[in-house]
Amino acid sequence: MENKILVARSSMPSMEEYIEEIREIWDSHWLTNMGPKHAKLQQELAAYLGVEQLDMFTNGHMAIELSLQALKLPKGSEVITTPFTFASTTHAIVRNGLTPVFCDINENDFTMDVSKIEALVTDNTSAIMPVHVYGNICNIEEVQRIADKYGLKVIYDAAHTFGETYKGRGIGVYGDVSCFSFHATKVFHSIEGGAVCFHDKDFGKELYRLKNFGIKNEEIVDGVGANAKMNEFCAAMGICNLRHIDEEIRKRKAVAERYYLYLEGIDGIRLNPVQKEVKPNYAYFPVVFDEKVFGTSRNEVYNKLAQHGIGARKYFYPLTNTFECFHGRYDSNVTPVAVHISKRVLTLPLYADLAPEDVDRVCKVILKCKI
Ligand code: T4K
Repeated sequence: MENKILVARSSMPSMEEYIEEIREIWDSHWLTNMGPKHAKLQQELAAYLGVEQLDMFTNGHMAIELSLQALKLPKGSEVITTPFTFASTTHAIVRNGLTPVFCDINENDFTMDVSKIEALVTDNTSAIMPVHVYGNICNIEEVQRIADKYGLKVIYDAAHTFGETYKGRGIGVYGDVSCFSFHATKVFHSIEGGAVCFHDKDFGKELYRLKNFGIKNEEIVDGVGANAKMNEFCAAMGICNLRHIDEEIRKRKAVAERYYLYLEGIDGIRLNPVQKEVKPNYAYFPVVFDEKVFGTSRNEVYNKLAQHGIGARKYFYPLTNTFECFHGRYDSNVTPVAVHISKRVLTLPLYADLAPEDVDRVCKVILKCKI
């Protein structure tokens, strides 16, 4: 049996580098609650991402969930969002007692179709929460224009966009709030982790309080917060990985380019677009299969790859507005393009150390599926 190839594989610093980084933690016995590693990573991340304000969290999900809470949107108000995303985006809205209103995506880059947002705005709308899905950047200008027109907050799920820039500026500067994931499977990771970039200092104070139980000081707890603090071992992993981030992205680019060599121009296969004015991070490699032209469906390609020990994934199928946990509360008929794409898309293995021979192996299985 050939070696297994999974959709992602965490990049690791050398063990020596990590041990060196955690030595001080051992000596100090300071393991969590915003210690020195936390402070160091926070400062380095703000510089790398080109943002002024940034706070860190246990994971990307809590970054989003607590950001929504810190924005103090009216309970029950509507947040216009996309169903073509990971569970986290929608769950964060619902867990805040807010109502997701699903906007369709555009067929080209899978981000929110901005031409459909305004029709969804009501008196009860409080925010727009788009996702820069796969690292594809939303139409930021149009989202902001609509938000300004109707007085809405903009919170970007930027989980997939670490290190990307748009028009030369770090992606975290756009909107009121941008939330990153530093999960083990991401371009940059701190084992588990996440960050929120923002502009408003008062929002930042509220967010900080919420990630630490709502504690103001030793005797005053004036917010119903959670525990979402990044610990020192995760921060140390982040510090190590940040030293290698440019190489990480360069290696990912080489993998993506090899996929392009095989798959570009094949009838019935559509690859992720190259976006203007965006510095990409090669977070994912989505491929859309048109069964009528390619001859084989996405599900059949998925099964064939699995038979060869290749774990491609159907990110993002099913759509979040069809999840069982919502008991039929939402109607995916209102997002037909998202339905269409989610039934046809497959994300192929992509990580820094994916060997060229392994890319070849993945592509040969896919090309053999073409009828
Ligand atoms: N918003 C969006 C748009 C997101 O995509 C996500 C997360 C979030 C918000 C929330 O951020 P976090 O709270 O997670 O920080 C994975 C990731 O766990 C998740 O972070 C990610 N999106 C999602 C798209 O993918 P699963 O359930 O598919 O992961 P899993 O365990 O199947 O792992 C996928 C592959 O990664 C494995 O086949 C092998 C590799 N892997 C996995 C782990 C856990 C490693 O190499 N090392 C590891 O430690 O969700």
